[in-house]
Amino acid sequence: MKKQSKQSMAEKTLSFKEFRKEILADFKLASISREASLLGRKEVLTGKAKFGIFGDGKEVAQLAMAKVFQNGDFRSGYYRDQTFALATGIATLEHLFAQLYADDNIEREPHSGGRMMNAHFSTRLIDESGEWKDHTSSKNTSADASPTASQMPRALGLALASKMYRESEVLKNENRFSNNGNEVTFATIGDSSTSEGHFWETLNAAGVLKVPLAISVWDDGYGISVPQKYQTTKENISEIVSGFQTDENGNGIDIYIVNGWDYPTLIETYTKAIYKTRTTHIPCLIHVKELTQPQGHSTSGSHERYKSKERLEWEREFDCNKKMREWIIKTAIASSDELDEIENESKKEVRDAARRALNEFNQPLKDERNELANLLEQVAAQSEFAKIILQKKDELLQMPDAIRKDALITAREILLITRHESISTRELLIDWKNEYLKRCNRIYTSQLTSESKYAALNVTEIKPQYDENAIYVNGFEVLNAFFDFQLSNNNQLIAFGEDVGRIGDVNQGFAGLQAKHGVHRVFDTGIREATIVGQGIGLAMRGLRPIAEIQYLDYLLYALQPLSDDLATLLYRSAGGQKAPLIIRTRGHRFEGIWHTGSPIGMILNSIRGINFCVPRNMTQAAGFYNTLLQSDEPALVIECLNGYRLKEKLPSNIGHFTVPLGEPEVIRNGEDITIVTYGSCCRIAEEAAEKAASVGISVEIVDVQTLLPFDVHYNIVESIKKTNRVIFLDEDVPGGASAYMMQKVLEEQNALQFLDSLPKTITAKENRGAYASDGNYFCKPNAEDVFEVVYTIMRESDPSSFPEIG
Ligand SMILES: Cc1ncc(C[n+]2csc(CCOP(=O)(O)OP(=O)(O)O)c2C)c(N)n1
Repeated sequence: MKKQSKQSMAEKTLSFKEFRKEILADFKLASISREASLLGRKEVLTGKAKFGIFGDGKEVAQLAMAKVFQNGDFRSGYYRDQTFALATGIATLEHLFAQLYADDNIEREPHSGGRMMNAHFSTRLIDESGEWKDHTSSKNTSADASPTASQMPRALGLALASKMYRESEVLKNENRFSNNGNEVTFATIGDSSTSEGHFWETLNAAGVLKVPLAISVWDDGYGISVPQKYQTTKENISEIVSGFQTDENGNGIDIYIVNGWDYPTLIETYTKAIYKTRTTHIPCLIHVKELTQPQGHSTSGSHERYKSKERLEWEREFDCNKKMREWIIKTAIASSDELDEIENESKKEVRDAARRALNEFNQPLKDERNELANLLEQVAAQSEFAKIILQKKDELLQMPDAIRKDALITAREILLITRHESISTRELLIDWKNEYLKRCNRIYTSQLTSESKYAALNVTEIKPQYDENAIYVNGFEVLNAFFDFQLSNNNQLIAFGEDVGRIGDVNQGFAGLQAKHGVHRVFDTGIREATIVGQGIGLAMRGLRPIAEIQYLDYLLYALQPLSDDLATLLYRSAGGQKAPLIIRTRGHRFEGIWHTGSPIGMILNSIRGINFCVPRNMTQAAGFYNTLLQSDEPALVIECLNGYRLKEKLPSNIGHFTVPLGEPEVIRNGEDITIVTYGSCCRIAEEAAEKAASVGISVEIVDVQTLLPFDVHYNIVESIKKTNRVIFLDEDVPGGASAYMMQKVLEEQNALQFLDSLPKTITAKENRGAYASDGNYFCKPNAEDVFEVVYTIMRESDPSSFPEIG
């Protein structure tokens, strides 16, 4: 274990010279950060950037936090932390401005490659090939996101990873990710965002789990314009969380209160708090009060509109940089003139950094425009519209802040104007436009899913094998055998969720596996879906392979925010710098009643682009997907069929090895007359309907799409339609849900419309939620008789004499 320092700076035996040097360096950083905020706002107001949010008024507290942030530690914070980022080296001044201008260059803007608004920080946890870097030798921050408090569920998982690395026997040798669990995760949150449920859920879970999480609440009294009075009971977050205060048995959370302008006390508080959290893994909350917002919330408004004169006056008086300055002068560490000089230097450094960042951002755009201008001159030389082409070219070159879209718009305009001309240079312009579009698409849309060699689509298919005398077992026993194999062979695998530990989940997939593999491998959680997912995200970002279980699909809604905003965007928003190969396991589709029968697939599909979405029809397919996913570096949501755990399946002999490829539908019944495209529990409904159809001479082909994201990557479904010329899209989502998605994919993307002899149909559940019990199911979800009748009606339309009306 690394030696920890419990001493505050004031207590350290520094010579006065060293002491003064350190304090003046801190003062300089505070000044630099302030200047960056002031200039940043100006850049937006003068049109050089679109939007700005800054850390002014929070500088001094963040210097204190940075002092105790060590290599290996993680931050999970929000947009106010620029001083901390500068002080830890997580960001440079040039990074701040490059991000403000939306520079897509990863070297210049490594936090998000121009994808995220300014002050959204992220360190590169994986290299260009997608391999993990060594996290113990760097200062790390998980990628920020704008939804306030969304950093909290993830923070829980990042902190839990330290606990796992410290306590789990099988992880003792894992040293790329942890130094024996000595890392602290630093969460930061604004005082108003503590109103969010995520804050409370995380706080409680951190106390239960006893994880090294240090939460700093930056309290400036407002959430944009809404004062504390409307945000926080008693207008005091530390007072109302006091019930969490650690007791004599070490249960709870240590709570500290400190003023954000009090430099020496801030340093003392952070030193003490973080030392304890690091060594004991008892979480802490540091309520940093009396902070200010010298420029207001963001560039979108002005705080004079909602703060009283007295408040504004108080904010000027208690500005943390001003207070720090006063303290330095009062304690005779430096004179007012010396501090003036530091402030002047800071101004210049910031200005120079911003100019460099702006020039570097602009240069490639200029080069691209010049390239186009040259080409336009060539087109003009051959075109009868030379005058207008040259005029458009000049307008483009003279635009003061032209960006990529301006170049593309110009190229498109010229192509339109010259559409009737057959000149060779026009072909060059078409090539340029297409290449440019491709390049811009790469810049702005790449890395939604893994592009590394571990991408799920690269996993080779291995078919399940069966011994001659293979036994039939319950579906859940297939999963149980699979999870047992993986826990025995993959030390990184951890499974958790409600009822997953002691009883091995409500359907026994993990039955007996906690007893066999230990409480650090398979464990229970509280009823807290958002932080179950957040826990999984944080663990997966630190090299573990969590399977986080959401007990029923119906409760995924509680976790949809972290799935959608955090997990689904992680690789993309960090421009390939971070990944979280988390597997979410849940169970759904038809069963019993409104909240145990859900299949809101369209809603999920449209909110988790970036996450693989598997909908296996049985537990063997589910196990195959888990095998595929565990070999990949991508996240996934897997929905098992709630009514399939007690159906008999043959147990494969290669349970831990066989894989089911993603994006490859399977034809589970061959037919000639009509294709039913479906998935999950509806596969069995389709089979029943197909049997009925066969009895009247209709041959139905059933295609199980197997994964909705990705969807049929080789366009196999259209091949079935070419044969049958008729198609039904069947599922138990609402009308217009995932059935509409499948229809768009097949008819539009696969261009299947041209092969249809009958109108395409969707069969879905009703608009309402499924009612309780078997009749509820029958009348709310598609049933085999309904499906048969639709099949029959379609066939009758083309051949009424063979298929008389049934009535
Ligand atoms: C979930 C969510 N709701 C609303 C917003 C819009 N919003 C952005 S910042 C903000 C105020 C946050 O105040 P606070 O947490 O006190 O942090 P501060 O900005 O004061 O540092 C709001 C409402 C958001 N980004 N996310």
